[in-house]
Amino acid sequence: MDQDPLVIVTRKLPESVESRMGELFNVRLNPTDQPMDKETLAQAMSVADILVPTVTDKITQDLLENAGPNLKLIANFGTGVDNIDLEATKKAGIIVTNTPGVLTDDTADMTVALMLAVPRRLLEGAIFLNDPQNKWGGWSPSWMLGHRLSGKSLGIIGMGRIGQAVAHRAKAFGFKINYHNRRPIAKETEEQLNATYWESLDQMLARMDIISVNCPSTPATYHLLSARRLKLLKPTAFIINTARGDIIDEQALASAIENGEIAGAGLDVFEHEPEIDSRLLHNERVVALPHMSSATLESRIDMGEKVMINIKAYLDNHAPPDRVFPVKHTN
Ligand code: 8YV
Repeated sequence: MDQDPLVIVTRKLPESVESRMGELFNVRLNPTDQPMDKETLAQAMSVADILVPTVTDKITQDLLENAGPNLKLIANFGTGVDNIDLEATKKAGIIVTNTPGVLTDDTADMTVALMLAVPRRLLEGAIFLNDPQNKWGGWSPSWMLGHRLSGKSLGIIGMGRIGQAVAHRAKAFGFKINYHNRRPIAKETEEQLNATYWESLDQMLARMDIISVNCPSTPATYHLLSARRLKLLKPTAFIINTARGDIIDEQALASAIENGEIAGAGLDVFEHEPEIDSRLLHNERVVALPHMSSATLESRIDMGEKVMINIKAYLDNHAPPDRVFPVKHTN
């Protein structure tokens, strides 16, 4: 019998990550990639020493309370840890790690791609030409019109790694950079970006052409863009969200777009994934993507690398580098 600590991975990871995990650990993989239902997750958590979940696994308080005594590390394959009840892990003495930094550039790139794509002109154009019935009659001056980005005011909510990476790209596009954050960023970076800090989110919202949501989902940011705040936006404003769906009240967003209170949205994430408010999906003022901002092979491999480093450090009795909060090491 293998006595090595059991590592259970809930979803299929890139082949190179899985094979390296197999070399390093006693690992149970998920070759079918079928997301685990609650019962399967509970079963996994009853036998695992280390769990490697993803955003699709809701690690709830009751699952944590009923976890097996050996479960001591949750090495999340992802940066956001909103899928995990952190308070309950603290109580259970379970260490949680994530994968910060390695998906910053890809997520920021996709954020800018969504700014370019709303309202739907890039998508419509591509769909139109790729249609086998393609009826393009040639160029037209009044057709497929979008909006210029340069000179517009961009308001970034959450100026952490991803928010700053978005700001650097947006500056190159000629945006005026504005941001709201719990506190101002370093003066030097602010100057480099020529960025304006808004302590009041409400005041920033009322003045922006595009809002980009780049903060984590936490109890404090749940429905940060509430129905009331959405009403503060200019009717010409667009919202881009590559962070988490529940930071925006999705129903209120769908109504605001439907009623022409705001111009539209570019969304990579949704409040109740994989369900999406159908009013968003079928609105030509919305470009929707299936949570794929960080879906590059490079980022997935780097995320896997981080997961392995965190597990290895833990098993070698060192503090895993990407601990979400400091917990006494009990191994
Ligand atoms: C990941 C993400 O693909 O890492 C994150 O926080 O939002 C995504 O880009 C996903 O969460 C993996 O668990």
